[in-house]
Amino acid sequence: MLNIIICGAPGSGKGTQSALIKDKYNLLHLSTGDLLRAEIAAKSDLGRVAESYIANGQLVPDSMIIDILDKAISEREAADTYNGLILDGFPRTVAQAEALEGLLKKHGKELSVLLDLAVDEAELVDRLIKRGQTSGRSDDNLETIKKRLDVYHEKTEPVNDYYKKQGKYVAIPGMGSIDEIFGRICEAIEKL
Ligand code: B4P
Repeated sequence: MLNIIICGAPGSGKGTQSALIKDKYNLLHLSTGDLLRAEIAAKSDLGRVAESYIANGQLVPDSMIIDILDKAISEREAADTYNGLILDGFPRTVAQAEALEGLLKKHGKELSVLLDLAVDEAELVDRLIKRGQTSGRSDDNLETIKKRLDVYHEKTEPVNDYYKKQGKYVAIPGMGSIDEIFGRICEAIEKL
């Protein structure tokens, strides 16, 4: 089984690369951002709460995210023909990383690797501003992007150290074309 975390700053290409990885390796792709946006679109109670955090560039509370992910793994693994999992945008805090250990154990899985997409800050802002022109996302505007980057440095970067200590951290240069970056990711996966 191949159980991967894909991580990186907002706009680093987590969603873009996850779509390619899941097809090549037949993995179940779980994006906490997509799960939250589905709740918002469904106008659920949870979606209403999540919306206020996301539009402000803040992280949704850990307990809420952990419940959503647990539910999503349980629902989807019933029809399990996958070779593993790709977690996109989770964990985003050390508390989520700690909770993930229990969650994976509960579902009989073990983490293979964390892939960290490293992209220059100016490029991140540029990509997200461009996406904002068509995405309609409440968080793809300059003011909120800056807040999201601050939250990333403060709360999400420490997650990398958590996995470095376990010897499961691999940095992937995330500048260049989508195909070039995907090539680097495949190389890293095949070395595992
Ligand atoms: P996410 O949906 O995870 O959003 P993201 O970090 O902005 O996007 P990503 O890195 O996936 O970028 P993409 O591939 O699309 O989270 C949204 C919000 O939900 C968070 O801010 C938070 O509030 C909340 N949330 C999610 N998970 C949470 C958690 N675990 N805990 C608490 N809160 C949570 O790429 C961006 C753009 O760049 C795209 O337009 C793409 O086309 C372009 N692009 C990609 N690769 C490129 C390349 N190589 N060259 C040029 N452009 C490229």
